[in-house]
Amino acid sequence: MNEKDIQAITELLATPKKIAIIPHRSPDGDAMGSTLGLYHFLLKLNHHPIVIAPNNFAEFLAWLPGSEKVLVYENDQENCKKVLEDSEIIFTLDFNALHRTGEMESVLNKINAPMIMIDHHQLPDAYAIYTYSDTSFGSTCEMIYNFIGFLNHKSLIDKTIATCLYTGILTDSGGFRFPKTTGITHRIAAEFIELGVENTEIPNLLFDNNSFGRLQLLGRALQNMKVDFNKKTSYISLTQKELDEFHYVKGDTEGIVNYGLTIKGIVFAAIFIEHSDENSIKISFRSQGNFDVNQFARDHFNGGGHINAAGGKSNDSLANTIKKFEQIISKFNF
Ligand SMILES: [Mn+2]
Repeated sequence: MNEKDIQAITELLATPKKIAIIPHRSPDGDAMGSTLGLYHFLLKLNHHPIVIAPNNFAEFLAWLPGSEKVLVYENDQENCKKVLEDSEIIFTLDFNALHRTGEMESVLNKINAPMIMIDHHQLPDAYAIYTYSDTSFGSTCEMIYNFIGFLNHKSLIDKTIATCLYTGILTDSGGFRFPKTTGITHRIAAEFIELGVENTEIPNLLFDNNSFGRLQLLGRALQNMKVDFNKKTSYISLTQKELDEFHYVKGDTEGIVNYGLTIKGIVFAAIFIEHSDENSIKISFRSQGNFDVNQFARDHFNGGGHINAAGGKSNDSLANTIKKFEQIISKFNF
């Protein structure tokens, strides 16, 4: 972020303001961690922040400090609309195109309040007055730590703020494993642990709270997995019927796509999940190395994301969507 923008934001935040903080739709650990981390930070500066999520966040994030105060646009549209219209500043975190907020997009398009984007995805749209966008970071939470530093307020980071930010760093780095994890990432994590962040408890809260249904759904997903070793590709499908059979709740399919990449020799993994209520197929892509799934998702499946992790969607049937995918990969030349 350049000096001029930092100066302007410092002035903007010099007096208490009504501030809305928005994560992307279906917020993950980084989206919730960054919005709540910034929320607790702005509270300490005597602002009046409110986090507004486009839709519900997953149950495994409901322990995050402040999550009980989060407004959910889908459940409370009139009130959220009013809060947005009253806001004097809007932070949009962990996404860089307003359509990532789903139905909230139409409201945000009409808002006059200055927007500040902090995000690590590729190709940001130009909707924000101040944009801190950098794809070299593994998480938005790590960028929020920097942002607080730009404002010269690192000393305000306490256990609560650190807990939120640690969560996003942990989830978006796959437990400090993904390529953008640096020495600096570890040093920030170390600082957070010294502030009291419960680094052994947080992974338990995030990852070790499976329901029996979720494990069974995972079992079915793994059995449904197809592997094309020639194309170094694996893919999984789940039908709405299968989700129902195992009493699917939001968040249950989180991370399943990653199993495809754990097979020796596989560099590209996908999962296709049928959601009949939304009349769409939700797709996630993961890759290892140089294969750019952000580009792949943009080119073929109405989506985007990062080089090694991206999402997409299809409004065709599950069978046709997979057929299309198979046709595309048949032309691969790894
Ligand atoms: Mn992220």
